[in-house]
Parts: sequence; structure tokens; C-alpha cells
Amino acid sequence: MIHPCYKKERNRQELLLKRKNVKSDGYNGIYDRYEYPVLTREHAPLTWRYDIDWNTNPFFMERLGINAVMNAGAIELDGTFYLVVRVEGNDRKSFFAVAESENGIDGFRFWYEPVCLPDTCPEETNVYDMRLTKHEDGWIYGVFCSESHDESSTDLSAAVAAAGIVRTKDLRVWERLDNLKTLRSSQQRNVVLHPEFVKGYYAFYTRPMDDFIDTGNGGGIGFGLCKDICHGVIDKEIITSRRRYHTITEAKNGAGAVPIKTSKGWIHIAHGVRNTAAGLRYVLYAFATDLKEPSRVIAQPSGFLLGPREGERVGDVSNVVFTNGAIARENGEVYLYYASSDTRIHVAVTTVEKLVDYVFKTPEDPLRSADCVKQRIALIHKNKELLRHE
Ligand code: BGC
Ligand code: BMA
Repeated sequence: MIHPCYKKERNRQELLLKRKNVKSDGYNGIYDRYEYPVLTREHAPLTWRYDIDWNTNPFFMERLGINAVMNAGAIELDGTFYLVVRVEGNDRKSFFAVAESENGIDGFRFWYEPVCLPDTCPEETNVYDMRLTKHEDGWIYGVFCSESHDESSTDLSAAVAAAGIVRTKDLRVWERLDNLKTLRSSQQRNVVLHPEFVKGYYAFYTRPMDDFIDTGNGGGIGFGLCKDICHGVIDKEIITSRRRYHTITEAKNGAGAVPIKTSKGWIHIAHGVRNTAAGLRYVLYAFATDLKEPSRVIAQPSGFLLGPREGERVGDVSNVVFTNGAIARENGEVYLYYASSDTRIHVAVTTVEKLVDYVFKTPEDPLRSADCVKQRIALIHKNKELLRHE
């Protein structure tokens, strides 16, 4: 018999699922944030969390709790917005689940059950952060982090991160390919497949690192080519967007959303990390690369595009915004899905036209306080001229 609390909780959840989103008041001219997250753990179906049988669950307890929903891959198919969400159970293990919405800003609902990927690596303990690429070869690829314990270490927390690859046509049937091998880097996280062939090869943005957490000497976001995506091997990684001292990328950076093709170049939205007394701080930044040579950075605006603000700053891993998915529509709108503090998912809406203007016309970081203040004073003086005639 169904527990009487089920209906009560379901009605309560229905109000949340039907809640309309509203644009936030904040203004920066670059994008609009929205008041409410598009997905939270409260959006996860009750049947994923509760045993609804009165006999076996007399107190209507959450048996398999969900701790967080975050870091979603994003894709538009036939006009519908889909997110492949990282769902993290109370048990700390993540899995993927599809949620869809008609308009991309509210009404997201999870499908009936989570994604069950082919289980091909017995040592794989955790999977997360899938990037979805609609590739010109006709497949939709999902590239995600596959994490295992580092068996060569006696440290219980030592882990190895690799890039897992799956492909699908419909987000329902998934085929698992070999994990990507990068011969020069022992660890990989934040790997993104470029949507087009480059010189006839599959092209990946990688993130060479020396260790599980530390990127060490890894110079930034990498780029490498491979012939056979079913058994992907990259022998050479070159650096695209570099990490730099005393910038938002000093500690780490990594590719985020699949690059967006524009008439002026590929636009990338990545994350940059710096270390602070309060731990790592993650922000999003943007840059552009050459259309023909997508590893060559041609524009790099100063500073971050989006940092954690207000309520976004607090959560499981505070002071973090992270993206691995954006949807650029035919009509020029761009929906950037970002998670805050490894807890919930938000959307920021902009257009390709605005992103191009932002990336190509925002000044670069002069890298030193003395030059940064000069840069700002030049702006103030330019404005002063116009204001004189007001
Ligand atoms: C966590 C990720 C995190 C990574 C590096 C993993 O174990 O699941 O969320 O990004 O460690 O800190
Ligand atoms: C990582 C990512 C994310 C996470 C972030 C902050 O390295 O891969 O999963 O959002 O750390 O914890």
C-alpha cells in the first residue's frame, strides 16, 4: 500500500517543478542570471529516494537520499533542452540522469530513471561531469571523468582520473568506448570533444596534470588529436589557454562547455581556479580560438565571466561555480548551465552576439596591479569626455 505521505510530498514537489523562473535584478550587460536554480536535489523524483510502501517504510523515510545535483552536460534536440546531470547520492557516488525542459529556464524534469551506462571498468568507482558533443560524424558523445582508487598508493584518498567516453543518438541507449589514453599525461579530468574534425582527426580539449588534484606543471587546457575515437589515443598535447600567475587560473583551469562556433572564432567557456585561505575558488571565464586552428587562442578577456554570487557561494564545496554545458540555439540565444558550490544548477542566458562582443572587445588582463589601475583610469577618462557633454 502506498504511504499516505507520498501524495503530500509529491504535491509539494509539484509546486517546485511548476515554479516559473524570473530574471534576477543584477545587471552586467553580458548575461542574465535567473532567480531560482533550474535543478536542485529536491527536483529528483521521490521514487528515486523513498520506498513508498507503507509496510516496508512506515515512517516514510528517505532511504537513498540525494545530496546534490550539479555539473550538467547540455544539448538541444528538436527544440527541447536536455541536461545530463551529475547526481550525487548521500553515498558520495555520482551518476548521470537526464532532465528536460521546453524553454531551458524552468520546468526541468528528470526522466523516469537515471542513466545506466555500460559498466565496463570494474575499478571505476565514481563518474561525473559529462560533456555532450553533437559531433559532425552524427553521434552525440559524452565525455566524463572516470575515477578509480590509485592502487599504486597506500593513501586511501589517492585517486586516478581518466576520461571515459560514451556515445548515443537519443540519450537513452549508450555505447561505451575505450577511455581516452593520453600518453604524456597520467591523469585527465575536464576533457571535452570538439564538435568538428580537425584535419580529419577527432580533437579533444584535455587537461594535463601531474596528480589527481594538482595540475603541477600542467600548463593549462590541452589540445590533442586522435584518429580512432573507439580506441582513442593522444600522443601529443599542446596548450591552448594557459594558466598564469596571479590570475583566476593560477591553480588550475579546464575546458567547460563544448566550444560555440561563431563567425569570428570558437568561443570557449572554461573554469579557472585559484587557491585561497578558504580553499580553491572556481570561476568561469571565456576565450576565443581560431576557426581553423581551434587550439590557437585569439582573444582572452580579462578576469572572470561569472563568479559565485550571494547564495551561490555556499554549498557542499563552497565558493565554486562550474560549467560543463551550454546550449547555443539556431536563433543566437545561449543558455549557460552552471552549478554553484557543487550543490545545484543554474542558468545564465545571453546571445552569441553578446558573447562575441564580450570576448573580442573586453580588454585583456595586463597582469600587474600598476597596469590594471592604468587600464581602469583610461576607461574613467574616456567616460569623463562623454559625461562632460551630458
Ligand atoms: C570529486 C570531484 C572533484 C575532484 C577533485 C572528486 O573526487 O568527486 O567533484 O572535482 O574530486 O577535487
Ligand atoms: C572539480 C570538478 C567538479 C567540481 C569541482 C569543485 O575538479 O571536476 O566536479 O565541481 O572540482 O569541487
